[in-house]
Amino acid sequence: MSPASPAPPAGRRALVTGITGQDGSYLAEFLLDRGYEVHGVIRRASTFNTDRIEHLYRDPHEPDARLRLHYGDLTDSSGLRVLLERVQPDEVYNLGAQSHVRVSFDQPEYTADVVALGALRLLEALRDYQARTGREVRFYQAGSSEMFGNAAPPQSEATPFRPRSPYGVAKVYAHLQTVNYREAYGLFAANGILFNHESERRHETFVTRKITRAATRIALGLQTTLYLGNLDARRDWGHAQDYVEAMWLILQHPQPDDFVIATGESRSVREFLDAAFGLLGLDWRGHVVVDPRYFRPAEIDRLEGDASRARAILGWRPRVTFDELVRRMVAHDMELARAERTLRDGGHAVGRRGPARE
Ligand code: NAP
Ligand code: G4F
Repeated sequence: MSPASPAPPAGRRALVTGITGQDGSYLAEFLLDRGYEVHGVIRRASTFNTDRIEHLYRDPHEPDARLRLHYGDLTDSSGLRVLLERVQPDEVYNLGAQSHVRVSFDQPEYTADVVALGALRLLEALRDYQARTGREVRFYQAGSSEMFGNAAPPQSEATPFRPRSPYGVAKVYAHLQTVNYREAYGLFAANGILFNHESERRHETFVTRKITRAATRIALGLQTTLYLGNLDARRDWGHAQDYVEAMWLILQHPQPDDFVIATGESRSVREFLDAAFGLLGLDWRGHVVVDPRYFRPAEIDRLEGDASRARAILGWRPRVTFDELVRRMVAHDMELARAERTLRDGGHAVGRRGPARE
């Protein structure tokens, strides 16, 4: 915990949308560790989508089970209202999203429905719930550095939003509605503006994990080529575990406010390739092929956050360095590649989900 972290509140209840995602899984761990009862919203799917939280799940019949899962969807207002009534949370973390920037160009309307209107639906449900019950519910909106677009770095809370993707535009809408509900109705509604954060649990279609999965498979002879898009883009990459702590700190602050969360260091995709392949003694130049299908209709050249306000007010700072992030992801994916190699050498058919996309 950061030096300035407040004492963990006992017996509080949190409702988390997007609990099956990268951040949702780390946030659930973090809150359970601090004594919270955690209620997660999951989507009904024909395949299992709870892999990332399987290790946290206990049979709800066990008296000390503190993680509960509920079916719900950010496109379904009535379901969200029922969930608030049922759970009666102290804190709501809205992490649910169609979170892939490239995909948002293919599905702009769906992305806006989930990301922009999803946040609005939740805020409206909260406004109504709070007005009827008189209970204060603290609301966290998962904002993104994607909202800054090509605004000049370093980007801080004072930087204007200039989004360059349907996802970024939808996140700006959710951000502004969160501010609006705070000002118009006095809700404790706060925005985190988080820069890219990655981990061993990152989906394989984001560039960092796409690279660490491919590099380790290449090292073990399971793959030869990695197809990527723009190698010059620069991102401010941190570790997701550090960033979920910031979400919690934002809701423990006495006043609702908006905070940029970032490492302050920007690296290019090339630099990530250098680091990941370098750990394996490989030169990526012999394996990476640029495929324009991964280019975006509009790109953000450089994201580099200034989180000095979060540092001064919340006492938050990232612990995991860029090198440590890459090392952890490569070490994790090397284990997966080794397991795959062993199965193949034993003559077993190995089901991968097909080549990494996007
Ligand atoms: P993620 O791994 O893609 O997880 C997204 C979560 O949202 C999943 O649990 C997903 O459920 C859920 N979801 C998708 N559509 C939904 C819907 N219609 N209704 C309810 N839930 C839905 O994303 P993440 O990296 O953990 O990011 C968490 C949040 O932070 C997102 O809002 C993202 O946009 C934002 N953010 C992320 C970063 C980053 O670098 N990771 C940076 C800034 C902001 P399924 O598992 O069923 O698909
Ligand atoms: O890993 P990415 O797809 O992440 P992106 O677009 O920055 O979005 C992530 O971070 C945002 C915060 O700023 C979040 F809000 C969002 O939800 C998501 O978590 O791409 C990073 C960079 C881009 O410039 C992209 O063009 O990598 C470049 N890139 C190059 N080749 C690629 C690829 N990205 C992907 N996904 N796949 C490629 O093959």
